[in-house]
Amino acid sequence: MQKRISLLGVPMNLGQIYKGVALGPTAIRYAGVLERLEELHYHVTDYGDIEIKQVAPSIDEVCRLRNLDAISNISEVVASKVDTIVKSGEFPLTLGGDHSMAIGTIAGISKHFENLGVIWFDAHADLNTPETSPSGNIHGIPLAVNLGLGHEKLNTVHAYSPKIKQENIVLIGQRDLDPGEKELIKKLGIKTYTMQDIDQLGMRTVIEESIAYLKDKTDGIHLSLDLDALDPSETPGVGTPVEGGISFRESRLAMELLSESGLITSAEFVEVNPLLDQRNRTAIIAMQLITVLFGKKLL
Ligand code: Z70
Ligand code: MN
Ligand code: MN
Ligand code: MN
Repeated sequence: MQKRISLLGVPMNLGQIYKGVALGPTAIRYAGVLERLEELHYHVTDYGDIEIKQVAPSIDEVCRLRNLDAISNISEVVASKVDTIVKSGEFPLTLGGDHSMAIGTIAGISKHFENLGVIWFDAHADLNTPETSPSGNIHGIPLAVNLGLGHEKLNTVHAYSPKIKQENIVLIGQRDLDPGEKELIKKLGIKTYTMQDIDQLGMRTVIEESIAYLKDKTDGIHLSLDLDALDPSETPGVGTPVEGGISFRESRLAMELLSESGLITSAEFVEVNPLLDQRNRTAIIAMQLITVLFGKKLL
């Protein structure tokens, strides 16, 4: 794996209702992510946090999405910054912040790939469209946006659309899918490993199959890891906890196998909200998973 890492915080909190998720990047830094990566002999450049100006809450009168213009503008800033990082040859490691940040991160990354693969590790699919979103929360639509199925103001971030192809996506960990998302997954044939699939196959097979599915048709793979993919008994500091999730041990195994594959070219760890947490547990788990993704071994 790339020995130079760029760390970027995206304290985005406009894509859902809990303000404290803006403290996620800080919480993961306080858990020691930079020091742990340096111990693994990476050269880490910390670009700090993108500035997120707090705006008065708004709901678009036509599509009912919340904070649409603000998120569109911030996504442009995130995309440009991440684009610059990819150009510099460093591995972009972004910390969130709510999952709407993935509109900007993937916009900045995918420009540099013909066929970017995406692994979406999440209790949710984030595949609502403005039409199917039950909440108007933009953290529920970023994957649809990256397919060109979101709102135009989001689809066209960084001046191109779509960002990714449906056959280059793997979903892992889902257990809370809205009706429109289920329909879209079936219609587009998106490769999906729900919790039930993980229980039946085991995480090792799930990741091996995911790698086999993406390996030959992609020229890079982005890992988008929402901490709510894990069970809330282990990562309670998330805005939308869903029971029956992936264990820390299964997640660590997933990171080990992805690390060994050498195929991951960018990653983001999102939805850490230390204000909803106990003793920064969720950020500490995020930090641990990051170190395993970057090659930390138990022995
Ligand atoms: C729901 C919605 C969601 C993340 C929750 C929840 C979406 N499907 N995304 N947590 N990261 O509001 O669209
Ligand atoms: Mn998510
Ligand atoms: Mn591309
Ligand atoms: Mn989620």
